[in-house]
Amino acid sequence: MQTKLRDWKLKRMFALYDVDGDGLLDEQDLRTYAEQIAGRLDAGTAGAHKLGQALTDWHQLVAAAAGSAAGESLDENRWINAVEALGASGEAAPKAASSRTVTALLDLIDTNSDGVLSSEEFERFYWSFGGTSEQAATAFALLDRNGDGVIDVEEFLLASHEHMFSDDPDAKGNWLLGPPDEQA
Ligand SMILES: [Ca+2]
Ligand SMILES: [Ca+2]
Repeated sequence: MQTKLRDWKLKRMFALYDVDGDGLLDEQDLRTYAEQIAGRLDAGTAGAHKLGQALTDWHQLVAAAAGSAAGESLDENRWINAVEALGASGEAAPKAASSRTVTALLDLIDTNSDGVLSSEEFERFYWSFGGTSEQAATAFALLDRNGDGVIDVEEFLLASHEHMFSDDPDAKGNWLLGPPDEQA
């Protein structure tokens, strides 16, 4: 069952991924999303390709969970229900595909390639989707759970997991893609 907060966060993700804004998500949207975010972060095309590939692999599993042919486009409702179902299933394949997506995204944001995100790198990521520097600083402090001044892969994966699946209003991962308090 979707809670209001989780539903709202998944809608925010869908809107981000649905680059052409036609209300349907397909593999082309995800490849374009990867190229756009790589462009905004001044990342190379190899990183964009890796993220695009990871996202489309993941989308195939989501489409299958929605009972669609692999690669088929999904509207917001079907996409959210399928993402929820995959999360609840606890299966290894979607978990692995999702982790590949998150690590590919981290690699793009990690512009100095030291394997972790500095506050400056994270701030640029926030700017890429219209977040402010102030919001980025708040989010960074929350997502850097061990307070060592960087967001590492484990912290980023945990943030992503909470962002997609947690209905706890205090979950730190709610901040991954912007402040969670804009919800209706
Ligand atoms: Ca870095
Ligand atoms: Ca940390």
